[in-house]
Amino acid sequence: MRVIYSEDHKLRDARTELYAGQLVTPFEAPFRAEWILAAVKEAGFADVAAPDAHGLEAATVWDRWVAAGFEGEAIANSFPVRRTSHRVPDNIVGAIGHYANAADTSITKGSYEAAIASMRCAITGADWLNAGNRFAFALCRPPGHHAGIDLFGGYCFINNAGVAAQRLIEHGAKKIAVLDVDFHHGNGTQDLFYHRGDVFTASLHGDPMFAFPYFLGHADEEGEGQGTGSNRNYPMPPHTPWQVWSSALADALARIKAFGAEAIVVALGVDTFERDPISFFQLKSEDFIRMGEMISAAGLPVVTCMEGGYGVPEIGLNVANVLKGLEA
Ligand code: 5XA
Ligand code: ZN
Repeated sequence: MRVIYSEDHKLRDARTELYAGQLVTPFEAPFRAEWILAAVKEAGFADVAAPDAHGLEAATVWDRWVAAGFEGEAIANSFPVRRTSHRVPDNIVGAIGHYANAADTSITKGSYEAAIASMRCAITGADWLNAGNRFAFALCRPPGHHAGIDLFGGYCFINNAGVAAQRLIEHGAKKIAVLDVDFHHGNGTQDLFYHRGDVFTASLHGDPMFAFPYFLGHADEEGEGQGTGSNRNYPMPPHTPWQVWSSALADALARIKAFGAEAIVVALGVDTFERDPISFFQLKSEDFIRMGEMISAAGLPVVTCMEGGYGVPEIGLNVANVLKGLEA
């Protein structure tokens, strides 16, 4: 298992998240990646490498925000909704709102650079598979699965798992699966591939009637056009335990095999853990070993991209347990 990690994740260190009507210290913070890195090393995953350099264009959002004279972090507060225009406003507040799918994610100095570093981890992980290896763990931070074609939010800016899938396709794979086991629906990933027949997307998540991202993730969203049948959602209710959750995983893996995927990109959130502060499933630490084992039993190369999981010391152990299960 190669672990890919970049110190540059620390450049994403926001002070504010709009949560429960207040500006709070963000749940998605640098300590997460540090705890996870320490735990995977402790578990014996010692092959840690930095990502290769890929793509960094000029980013202007933060500069425009500062130039507008604003002192706080850049938070969207106005959005195109039903019966509104699709023009991108010149004003930076309007422009941010145009590209936001949630107001929980402030843009700060360094966010873009950190997002690029995170994406680089995913690309390098995919390339580890392209080189003929079976497992890579891209310790992506910030996460990515809520980032759509032209949307950020849910702590995500660039869809790392989606980029990894595309990288595998561009290297010659005909069919790839993205398996999203984060507590939250991978709405961004679904958006990226919804009309494509070469990438199967499956997401196991809290029912969007009760959980973020609220507006996608229902079971009847199955893909469109060439993508018809290549998206599968498994919304599950509050307090879902491993026994139920793992049946959904088994079904998703069977469909991935039937689809003919040549590799799996796992969007790994450990916010399915019973004590995650913003989620409502009931997985226990040992369940994450079984999760890894089940995914491994599909017999395919796997690049795992880090998504969510917050605030409790077990996040590192839970990630390490998935990696152990994969390699078992
Ligand atoms: O997987 N996505 C997350 O963990 C972020 C949820 C953001 C809720 N405001
Ligand atoms: Zn999540």
